[in-house]
Amino acid sequence: MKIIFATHNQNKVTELSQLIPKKYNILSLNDIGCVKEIEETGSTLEENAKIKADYVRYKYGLDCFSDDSGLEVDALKGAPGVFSARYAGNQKNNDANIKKIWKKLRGQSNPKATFRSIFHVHFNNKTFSFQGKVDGNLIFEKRGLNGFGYDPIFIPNGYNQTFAELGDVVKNKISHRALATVQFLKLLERG
Ligand code: ITT
Repeated sequence: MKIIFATHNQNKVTELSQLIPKKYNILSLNDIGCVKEIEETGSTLEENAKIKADYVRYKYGLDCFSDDSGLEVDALKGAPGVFSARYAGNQKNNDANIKKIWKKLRGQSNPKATFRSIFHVHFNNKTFSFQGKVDGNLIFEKRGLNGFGYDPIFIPNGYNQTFAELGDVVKNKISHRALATVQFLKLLERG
């Protein structure tokens, strides 16, 4: 069964493909020939997730799902949040985004942060929304080579290593995206 994932982020596609049984074939926007960058004009993860999934549903008439996700830093009142991908500018540069977080956190003592993911789903003429989140702490050096985005500076609660050090197997058990995927999968399985 083909499942359209309304994303251009190949890292997200890779994670989902590891989380969902092989009988589901995950296709990205590029795979369906949609090269357009869908403008994310919402002010919340929920709004942007809906914008991305609705675009595919109404332009292509296909069932699909989207993920809008971000890092919410306590000491920055939830920033970068919905702006996580473009925190340091439209070029979506992970290094620049991390440096900006460090700069903003200078002089702050609270390292707490949360990764949150919202899935918006069109399935059998109904819509669904699922949330996953994981709490942790930020560090002021980059550690590890796995994952993407803010993974090298995020240590999930209960662990001593960053997501980038822990790697796919652990991340896929506890991450915001993994927790949203569990709920999405239940929907797919009940049909
Ligand atoms: P699409 O909109 O095409 O799905 P995107 O990367 O722009 O791709 P978002 O708008 O949802 O996706 O932005 C999510 C950003 O939040 C992402 O680019 C990372 O900077 C950060 N992020 C989300 N999940 C993450 C994760 O699991 N690990 C590290 N950083 C993550």
